[in-house]
Amino acid sequence: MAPKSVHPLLISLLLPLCLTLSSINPHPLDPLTPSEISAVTGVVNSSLLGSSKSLSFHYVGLDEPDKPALYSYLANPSRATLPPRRAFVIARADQQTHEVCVDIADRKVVSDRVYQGFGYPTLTFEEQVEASALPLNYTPFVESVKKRGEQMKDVVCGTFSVGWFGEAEQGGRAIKVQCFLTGETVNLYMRPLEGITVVVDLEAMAIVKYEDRLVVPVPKAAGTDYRASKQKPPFGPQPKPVMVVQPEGKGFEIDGHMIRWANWAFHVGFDARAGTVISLASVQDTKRGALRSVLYRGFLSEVFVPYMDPSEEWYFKTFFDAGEFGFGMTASSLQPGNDCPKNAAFMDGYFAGRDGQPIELHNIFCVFERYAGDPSWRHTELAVPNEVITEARGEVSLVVRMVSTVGNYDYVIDWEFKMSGSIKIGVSLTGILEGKATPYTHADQITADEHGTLIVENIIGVYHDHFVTFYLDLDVDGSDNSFVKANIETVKVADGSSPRKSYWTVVRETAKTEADARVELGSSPGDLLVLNPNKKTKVGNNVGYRIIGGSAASLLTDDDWPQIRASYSKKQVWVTAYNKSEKWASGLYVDESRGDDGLAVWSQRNRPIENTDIVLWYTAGFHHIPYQEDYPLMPMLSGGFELRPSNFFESNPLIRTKPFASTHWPNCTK
Ligand SMILES: *[C@@H]1O[C@H](CO)[C@@H](O)[C@H](O)[C@H]1NC(C)=O
Ligand SMILES: *[C@@H]1O[C@H](CO)[C@@H](O)[C@H](O)[C@H]1NC(C)=O
Ligand SMILES: [Cu+2]
Repeated sequence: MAPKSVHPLLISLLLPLCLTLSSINPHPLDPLTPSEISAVTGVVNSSLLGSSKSLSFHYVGLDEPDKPALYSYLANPSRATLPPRRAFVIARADQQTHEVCVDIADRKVVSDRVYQGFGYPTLTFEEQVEASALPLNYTPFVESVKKRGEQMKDVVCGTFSVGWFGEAEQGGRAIKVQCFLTGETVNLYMRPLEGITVVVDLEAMAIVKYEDRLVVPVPKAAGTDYRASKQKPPFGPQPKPVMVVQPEGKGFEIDGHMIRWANWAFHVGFDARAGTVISLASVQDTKRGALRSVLYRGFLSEVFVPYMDPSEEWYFKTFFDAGEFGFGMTASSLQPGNDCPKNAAFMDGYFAGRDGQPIELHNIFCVFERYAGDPSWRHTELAVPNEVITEARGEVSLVVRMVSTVGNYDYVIDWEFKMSGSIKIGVSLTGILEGKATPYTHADQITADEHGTLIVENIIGVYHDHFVTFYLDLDVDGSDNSFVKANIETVKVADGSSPRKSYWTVVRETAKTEADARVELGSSPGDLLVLNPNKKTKVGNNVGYRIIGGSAASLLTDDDWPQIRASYSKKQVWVTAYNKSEKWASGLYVDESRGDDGLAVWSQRNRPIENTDIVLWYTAGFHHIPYQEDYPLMPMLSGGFELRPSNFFESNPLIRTKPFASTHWPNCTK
């Protein structure tokens, strides 16, 4: 029997209904879809900016709903409580920076403001590509290449933000271009054309300054290539294939942008500047039955990378990889098997190109259950007569991974959710060092400070830092939280009441205002906690999470220009009062910024932070002294930190977890 055809009238009746339902369906925190991006940039184009010839989009993203509005929607999801869906746009038109807020459903500009302060928005890909191409047709540069005996066909150029070095006048939008050689290799960063710096005016898209200061031999190509196809025997160590098998399938569920796994539920968003945005992370409490809120919103806020060579070609290399280059825009497509395990699921991201059209970033998130055969807890008990008790549980966690490739470097950012209630944020560095060409071929020839390590003949790996700062709006069992330092202090036993002469104890200190919550890690021992002062466990401890890290802080002097721009990098931990617009540690406009906006400036207001909505900021910092193994491409260097429940649960939440079924040992007789 043929299926009954649907009456045309019925279709027209059904259609509006479906549209209404699907318009509620996206989660209010979902990133803008490609069609929303087009709609938003279209609205901006046809509004007051439309008359401009030079309209370019530098940022288009979700203007997330106000927190109270979102919470009341989530408590009672309906059309009536759905907060308005808005986009925040930063566009340049007629050499002015506009901040535009657009209502997506109404297709209307809600507000438009011209930004008058210092600093410029994130650079677009397109303008960097155009600027990089300029030297190739610039006669003095062509002469410089000829003078070095090299061929133009091998030259590729890259862009470097100019920074700010105390100039009183506001400089125009500019970028520096430096060039490299490929030839027999694709590893251009190991073959710099040292000594040449080109300055490009980005508004005029023209070279405004050219300098060929010194000629240094171009390092050789041999040994720099990292492609498998270019390697010759003897080959490196080769493991047998390893695979994670999930006989019952994946244990997680992706519903739009919501992910549920084991005892966790959270939302994964994408932002052109931040990359991964984790929201509404909540953990199930087996004893209480309910999902309890942990992290309202968390994302990478900035990556500050100052190099330590003060010479003409290097002093300005003090990058802000999120604010200047866009950590989301630079996300790489991931491959199962090498970037992520084969059991991973993948998700895409979208951002607006300079012309406002959506650009797809394919497979930039991978989500997978990590299992490495480790125990999550174990114990062997020998003290019980006539019994040997051994109990162990396997550790499985859920990872959301993104890799951002900002020029030479690759940053692997993992958000790992553990059944114990911990969230581990992994920050790993790989990719290629920025090499400085040098005449030296042996460390014995070097007599002065060359600001780096000779990693191969004619290449210095220059000293530098990576300060990766995270925004962590913890809402531990609710929004009103406090920041507590559990300081460990030595106590002397002076009265002879014990054979001991000393012990340590814990002295707790609740931060009253923002000034009390600027912490340099390692300056004194103890734990740092975000507590809910209004919620207690049964035995009366305040529920909380603590942050476990260990991380470098900036060593530049306070009066150094890059340090003024990244003044927050002197302390690894800050706590601020929640303010929706305070998201970017180095300020909203970072290119050529002057440090007049950002985390340290907000903290100077010294707002009260006790028993209120607070944001924790954590910087995972690395001092990077290069070593020879970092050449020609560095093995992954991993760091990060953990947000760990601390009196949050009544007891170890994994005790009632069943062990994996015992294994049949193929080669054992017993
Ligand atoms: C803006 O609109 C005009 C006219 O419709 C169009 O020609 C132009 O390409 C648009 N520009 C952008 C940046 O979208
Ligand atoms: C929120 O932060 C912005 C940027 O720092 C500031 O201009 C504004 O006054 C703040 N709002 C409140 C209510 O503190
Ligand atoms: Cu490094």
